[in-house]
Amino acid sequence: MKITGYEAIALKVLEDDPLANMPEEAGRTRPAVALRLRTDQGIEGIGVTLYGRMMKTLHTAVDELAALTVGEDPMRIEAIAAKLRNNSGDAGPGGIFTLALSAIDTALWDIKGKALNQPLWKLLGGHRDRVPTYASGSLRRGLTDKQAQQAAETLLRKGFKEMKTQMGLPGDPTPADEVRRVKVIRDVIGPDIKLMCDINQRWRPEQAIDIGHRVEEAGVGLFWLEDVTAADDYQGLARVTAALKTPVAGGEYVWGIQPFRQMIQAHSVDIVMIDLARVGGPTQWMKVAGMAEAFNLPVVSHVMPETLVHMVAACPNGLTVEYMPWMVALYQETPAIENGQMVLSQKPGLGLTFDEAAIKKFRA
Ligand code: SMN
Ligand code: MG
Repeated sequence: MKITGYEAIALKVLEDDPLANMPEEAGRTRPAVALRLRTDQGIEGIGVTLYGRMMKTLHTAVDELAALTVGEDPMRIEAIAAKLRNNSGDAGPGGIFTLALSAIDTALWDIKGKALNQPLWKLLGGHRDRVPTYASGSLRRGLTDKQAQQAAETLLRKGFKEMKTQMGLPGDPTPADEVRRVKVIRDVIGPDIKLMCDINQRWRPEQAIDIGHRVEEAGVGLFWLEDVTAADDYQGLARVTAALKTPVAGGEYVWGIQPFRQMIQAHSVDIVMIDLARVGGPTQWMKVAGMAEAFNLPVVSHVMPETLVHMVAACPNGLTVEYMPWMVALYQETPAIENGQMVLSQKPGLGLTFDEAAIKKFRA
């Protein structure tokens, strides 16, 4: 089989909050690039990449790299990745190169799955056919306590058993303000729902240790604290991880596979979070998952649940899928959630089909 053509489409996807219906700003959009890779056997693979603030640049990068795949055998994913790396020279390995590589790698796995008539999660290991998932993106730091409580109640009504909120509140919050936010959410969801909390790198290590201890003393019971300080401060993170009983999660902000070695070796995190676009696609995602497994660490996904559910289900150390439904509007159908778990599809490849009307509507 050979790749014969491609189409890279710049998108601005409407930013809403389908989970709790608390959008921050009506009409705001998120940039993304969708890719189709075509083959001489009529199989088409699709991939989507994110973080396109430099939208024209990302679109061009996907386009340029996709052009290099034409004529190649799509089943030889590592050979194609090597060709793309060689041809991009010093424009990689991080940044736009990795984001663009991710779309191509995803589309190649979609082709492989379709050619072999197997869903991606089975090709990658097939450990489980359903995986826990948590609601993300609704309990944001910009909401008032009351709004956050209402949103949490909506998520409960929708059957979620796990959900993520945020600290590092806007303005000049005291440690007591930060603790209050997670406490008021815990009060409405009860003791048995898993509650995660993302700081998005907004604290210094000492602040993270102080507030983390206060949250522990208040009995909030967080399932994890995420990105408590600068993502590449491996030693600072390690101090926080050693000081707190609460597990510390991190990894979504680093590029490629190599930084994960540093993070894991430095004991920076208890839970390894792997972003599909920044790591460079499913091939690289699974390598990090294997690295984490060897260190007895669980892995979790970051955004794009419709794609990452395959990877989390495939590996034995997959803990939970972040259900952040930013891009689900691009597809005709995405995996169902039953009893707080995402159900894996039996369709080949990603099991996803673009909704042509949505692609047209969101074209940038
Ligand atoms: C997050 C960061 C950037 C984009 C989307 C989501 C957040 C998360 O850190 O973990 O959900
Ligand atoms: Mg995060």
